Amino acid sequence: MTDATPAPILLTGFDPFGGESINPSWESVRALDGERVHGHRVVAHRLPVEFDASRTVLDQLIADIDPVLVLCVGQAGGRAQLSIERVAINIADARIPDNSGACPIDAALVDGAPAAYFSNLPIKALLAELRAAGIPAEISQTAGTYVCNAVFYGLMHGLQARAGVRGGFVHIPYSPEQAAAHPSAPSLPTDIVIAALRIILDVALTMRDDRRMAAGAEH
Ligand code: PCA
Repeated sequence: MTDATPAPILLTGFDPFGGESINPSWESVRALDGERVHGHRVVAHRLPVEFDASRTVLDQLIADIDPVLVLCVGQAGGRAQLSIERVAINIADARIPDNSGACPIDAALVDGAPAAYFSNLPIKALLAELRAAGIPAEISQTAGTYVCNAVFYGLMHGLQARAGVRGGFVHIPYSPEQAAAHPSAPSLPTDIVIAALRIILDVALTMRDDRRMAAGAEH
């Protein structure tokens, strides 16, 4: 029997955190809710900025929705470009408490699990297509050790049991409204982030093999 309805795309953003009143990851993600990309419906959800609850919610969403692609988006205030994350690591080390007050230090996210997982998105192809569209982007070699890394790690850990499902993470800079309160901090307008997310979903669904191009870093 074949299922004629294409599986959905799960797209997540986060609650505000760190004293901000908005999180541009959710402001951009929610704009795509209900859109179709190559026939796949986008389902947008907002995750709590909590080490434990974020991963529980994400796992439940994946079980409920059974998506073909999962893209999680978070804010990285201070970064100057859209960052396509390469790798999630099995550690939580919180510089600031999460929104539940949890402040883990050097704690494994999943006991006994691998030290790291790579994104299984075609990250270089994403980078090339974003740049070709005039959107500043980079490959990031670390998603940090806070809740975004925890969600990214939880995602890739969960996808080990779901062959063929693609997943990855992108960090976005402050929105201009936020940057106005952080003098000299770089920012990226939300409409550009929304355009970038459309490109990422398109390429992630269609590009089977990644491109070969250098996008590493010396530090
Ligand atoms: N950014 C934080 C958590 C939530 C978010 O949007 C991070 O980079 O870990």
